[in-house]
Amino acid sequence: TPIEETLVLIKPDGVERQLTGEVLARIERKGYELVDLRMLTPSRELLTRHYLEHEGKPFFEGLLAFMSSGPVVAARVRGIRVIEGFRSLTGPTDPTTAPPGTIRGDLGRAWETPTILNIVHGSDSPESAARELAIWFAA
Ligand code: DAT
Ligand code: MG
Repeated sequence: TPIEETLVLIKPDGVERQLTGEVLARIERKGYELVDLRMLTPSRELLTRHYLEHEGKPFFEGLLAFMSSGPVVAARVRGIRVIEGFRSLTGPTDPTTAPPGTIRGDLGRAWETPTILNIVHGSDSPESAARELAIWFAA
């Protein structure tokens, strides 16, 4: 059975709203293991590498401005099928339509800004997880 690692980010809205403990508790209750944690306000340079696939999209500038607006908690999380499993805990991108029971469905809310503020990020594939963990947890 493959044990995977994924990158979880608690975004500036999650930290600001004091939801760090709530998100980490959900990860731990699911049985996933926290193996590394850090808190930082990410630079635009780091975020440009992290959000490579979204460069050029209409929401890219707003996304970078939001993500660099304050501290973020980055977690290296380990578990069986954790990449898919954490995405399932998170729910879909839009907090308005994310189902109850998910982090975004339970805790996310609609905002007036065009930038979607949805509390957390989770890697979407093994390739993304390896790439993103190297960016956020570079030695
Ligand atoms: P996810 O975070 O669910 O993997 P994504 O990778 O497609 O979603 O997009 C990354 C982030 O960018 C997302 O969490 C919020 C923002 N975003 C995505 N699509 C957007 C849109 N159409 N308008 C505004 N922000 C958007
Ligand atoms: Mg994504």
